[in-house]
Amino acid sequence: MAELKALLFDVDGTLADTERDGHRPAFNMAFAKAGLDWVWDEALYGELLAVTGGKERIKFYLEQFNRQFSKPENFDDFVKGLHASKTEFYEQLMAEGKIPLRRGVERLLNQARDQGMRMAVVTTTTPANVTALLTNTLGPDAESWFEVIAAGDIVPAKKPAPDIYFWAMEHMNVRPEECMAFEDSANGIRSSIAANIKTIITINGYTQDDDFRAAELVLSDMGEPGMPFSVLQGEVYGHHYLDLALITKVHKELYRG
Ligand code: XBP
Ligand code: MG
Repeated sequence: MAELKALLFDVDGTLADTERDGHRPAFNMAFAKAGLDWVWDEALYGELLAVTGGKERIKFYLEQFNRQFSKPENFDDFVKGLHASKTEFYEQLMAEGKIPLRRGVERLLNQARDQGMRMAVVTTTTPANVTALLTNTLGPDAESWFEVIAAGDIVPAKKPAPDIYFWAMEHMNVRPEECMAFEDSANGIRSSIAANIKTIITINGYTQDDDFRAAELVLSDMGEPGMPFSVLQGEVYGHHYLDLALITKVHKELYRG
């Protein structure tokens, strides 16, 4: 029997709906500032989410949706510059406080923190974006709630590769069976499952049709007392919102005997 020691949280789409209203407009602002006529609308952005990582996504866009663009000679630097500008716009949007945490997230993080449950952030997004989201929603010391912030380019192979989860577990000195992962997308769960970590999904508009058959639970959101989640897959043992008691129960049932 394994003990639950750590909760590993994805960021974009899981903690907050950052993709449509945060990353996407930030990319568009960076394109406009650079004098490019590229516009990523909501539908196109949904297709671009097939690739994780902002720099990787820009390259994917040019390969698949804008082949007529003639790439500058120093193409990698061009993409890096564009992406750095996108990060600045993203930080500005977060500072304006327009992107709230998803339902139930703050409650669960507070509960886990109060009860001494170890937590980590495991994401493909740039570290500065994690800082911007956490500090603007939870307060200036929010990053310290997490023992490890595994983000961005610290591993070359981004999700759906498991590397970022391996990195986080190594730095926390925990085994996969001692963790539970929280994700919102197919790329996310492919990564966590490839790292052998049981996973709870909260879906969002971009990911509701993704393949989540490998998940222990698929929920509409984390829910709140009086604002219950909808259960799309799995057993919630009569619970109406996601808290440490339910997570511990799910984990216990998985690793009993
Ligand atoms: C989110 C991503 C990222 C963001 C953009 O992954 O795929 O690419 O969309 O971030 P996760 P950057 O859900 O694992 O957080 O532009 O900083 O790469
Ligand atoms: Mg995600």
